[in-house]
Amino acid sequence: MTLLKSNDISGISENLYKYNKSMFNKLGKSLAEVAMYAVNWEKGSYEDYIKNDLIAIVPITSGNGIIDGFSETIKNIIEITGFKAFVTDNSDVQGLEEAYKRRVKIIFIADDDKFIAINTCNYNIADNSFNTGRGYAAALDLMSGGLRDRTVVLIGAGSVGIGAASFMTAHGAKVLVYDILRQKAERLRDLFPEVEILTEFHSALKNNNLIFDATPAKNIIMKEYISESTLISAPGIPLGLEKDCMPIIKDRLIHDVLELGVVTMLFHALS
Ligand code: PYL
Repeated sequence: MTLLKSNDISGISENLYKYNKSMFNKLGKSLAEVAMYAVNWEKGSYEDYIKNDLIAIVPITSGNGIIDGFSETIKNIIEITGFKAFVTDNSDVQGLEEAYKRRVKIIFIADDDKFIAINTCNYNIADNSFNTGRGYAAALDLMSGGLRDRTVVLIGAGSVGIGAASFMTAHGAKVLVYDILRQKAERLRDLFPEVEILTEFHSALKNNNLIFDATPAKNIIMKEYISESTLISAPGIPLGLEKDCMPIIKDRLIHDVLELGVVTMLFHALS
């Protein structure tokens, strides 16, 4: 997982309203609605939850320490869905104590290795990587008009790729997976036996137009792989597309730094 820096997230909060609208214009669903689709939300309208449930974000000082703006950005992303959220005054254990004393429903905490959301009532734990994969796969499904019987090239078989594969296989896609570490691709196929392992991904990218980039690699998707019908889901940074792909892919790309993954975590933790 690439560790974010403060300037990776500095522009997110002030663009949230615009980003949520652009998501609706592109996919016909808001961030919250894409997330609900991703986690197979079966609890009807979430208005009741908005009224009653409070969300806390607890800054964590371990490892590389607090990322300036991270907790506040998570709070703002959660609030764009209508939920009330706050960043605890204290970090670490004191922050956890503060959250529990305020009887919050969901607690978001992140150290250098894991970012999770905990449901204090039903003990649900939502992992950011897995849910980012599911949220982005749901977005690819919506952007493509439905993944059933479609082939998707999944590059990267880590936690994000596993989350993506869980959604895509459940929605009838044929998933071709490549990972530079074959044993990670084999682990993913053990979880989803219908997945096919690729020994290289270049020809698969040339012959298929649905791509999921679940790697932290730069410049692995070149413009010769992109056609007018290519659709790409590429969560997080760095973005795996070469710069000269952008004029060709245009808005047939789903990409953000944190937003869709955080909202999908929220609805997974609430579900
Ligand atoms: C969750 C992001 C997505 C990509 N990389 C992950 C990352 O940078 N994780 C580290 C988050 C550390 C947060 C810090 C704080 O401010 O509470 N402990």
